[in-house]
Amino acid sequence: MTDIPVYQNFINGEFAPTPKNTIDVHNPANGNLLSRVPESETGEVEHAIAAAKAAQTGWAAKPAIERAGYLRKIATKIRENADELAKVITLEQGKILSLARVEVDFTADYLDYMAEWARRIEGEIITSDRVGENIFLFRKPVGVVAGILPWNFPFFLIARKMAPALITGNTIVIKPSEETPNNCFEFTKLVAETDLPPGVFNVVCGSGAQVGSTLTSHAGIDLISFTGSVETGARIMAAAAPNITKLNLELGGKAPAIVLADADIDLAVTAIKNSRVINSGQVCNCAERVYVDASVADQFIDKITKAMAMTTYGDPIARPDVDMGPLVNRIGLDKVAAMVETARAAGGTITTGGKIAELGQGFHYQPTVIADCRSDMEIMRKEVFGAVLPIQVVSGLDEAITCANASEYGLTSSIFTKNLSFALQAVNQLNFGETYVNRENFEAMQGYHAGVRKSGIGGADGKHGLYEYTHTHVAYIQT
Ligand code: TXE
Repeated sequence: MTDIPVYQNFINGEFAPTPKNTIDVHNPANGNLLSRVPESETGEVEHAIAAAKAAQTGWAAKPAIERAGYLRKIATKIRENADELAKVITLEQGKILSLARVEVDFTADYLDYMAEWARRIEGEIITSDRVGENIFLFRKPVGVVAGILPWNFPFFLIARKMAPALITGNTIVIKPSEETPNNCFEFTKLVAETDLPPGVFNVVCGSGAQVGSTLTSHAGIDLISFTGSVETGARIMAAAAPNITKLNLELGGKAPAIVLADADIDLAVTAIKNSRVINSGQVCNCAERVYVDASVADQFIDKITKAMAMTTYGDPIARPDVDMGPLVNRIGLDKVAAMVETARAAGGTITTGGKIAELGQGFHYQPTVIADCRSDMEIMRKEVFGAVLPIQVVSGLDEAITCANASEYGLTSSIFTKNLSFALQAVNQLNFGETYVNRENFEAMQGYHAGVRKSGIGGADGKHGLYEYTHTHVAYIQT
């Protein structure tokens, strides 16, 4: 029997002693035990925050171009180890290897992209009402960032939080999801091989209830950057409230895809299917409910049913050719199964799938299409983290937009039409942070990934995401 690795926290530039209490990490495709990771104690979390605090002033004092150099070194190391890292992600998270490889490459590119901002972070000089005065706006780091990660793109999310934090002069304490921590520790090993100053990047692992709540209620944290569920986001807001800690929250979505009468139906089918199947449907911004015009509904439903039915699934290591791996855990699988059952009972027609897959092992759910859905059904309102596509028939764009906007979420949305006026009307009237026109939902690192309503507060990526990690300091200089 091979030894099960036991990972250690990374605090103040050193790996901590072997943890006393651990959490087991399993492969969702077959249940095998992969590793043991720390269930950190409060003292360790406080130690990490203190280390980040102590390092922050010196780190912020370095020229940004020097800070960029460290991000570039880490990016290079990621590229040198890309295949191994992709395998670690697949084993613990369940996504197919080719997607894990995309995630690894994107992460390295993201670190390089954020490094490019070193020479572009700008303040402002504003005209004064007073003679001989200049008003300067400086962009300054907020201080110590807590980065709390989800499990769906766990490797990329390290960089999405760390890179803008570090380039703007903050230090960070990362808490990976207890479902998928191994890739974060492998990332950390690469960081440890660089000469990044101690305390700038720290990792403490553990459950949300213990480690997450210690981090989010701690007065030493200046910004909490969290990606995860609405429920946990609300708990984090409550924990942050006594310290009035700044928040950046990405809390998922229920992305509508609108298919109009003039749409290229084959394009819409391919894009929506790909969007729903990627990462086994566990993606915050991907198409989660369709509003299709009545005139093309039968054609669309027929084609998307066939496309979803042809989607293959299985253990992504044993069968590298599959389109989808398992869901991340039993809770996720049971949740998807229950939501489909509720939709069926409420009058939804399952045109393909609709069951837990009988593969003998792993948390697999069949790719599923549900026709005859209505706006009042749970499946059209609540996030479903699985390859399940509910479809509602509508009459024209106005009804589609009204239905799309009637949601507690507001992250992403998409529309398929050949008419630019319809596309622009949708962009103007959809109350969402992102809209994709005639393409699958997948954001660019130079864009801005952000939602309205319960999808969160603030955003990530690009210039606007970068500046979330700064505060603005104004100086009135009378000469
Ligand atoms: O999320 P949680 P879960 C959605 C998706 C999914 C559902 C539940 O619908 O089915 O959330 O997933 C940490 N204080 N998304 O339970 O609980 C936790 O340890 C501080 C959408 O896995 O939000 C982990 O590191 N932290 C999504 C992280 O929060 C706490 C991605 C996410 O876990 C905490 C993932 C606490 N009290 C799930 N409790 C997206 N936006 O893409 C937990 N955590």
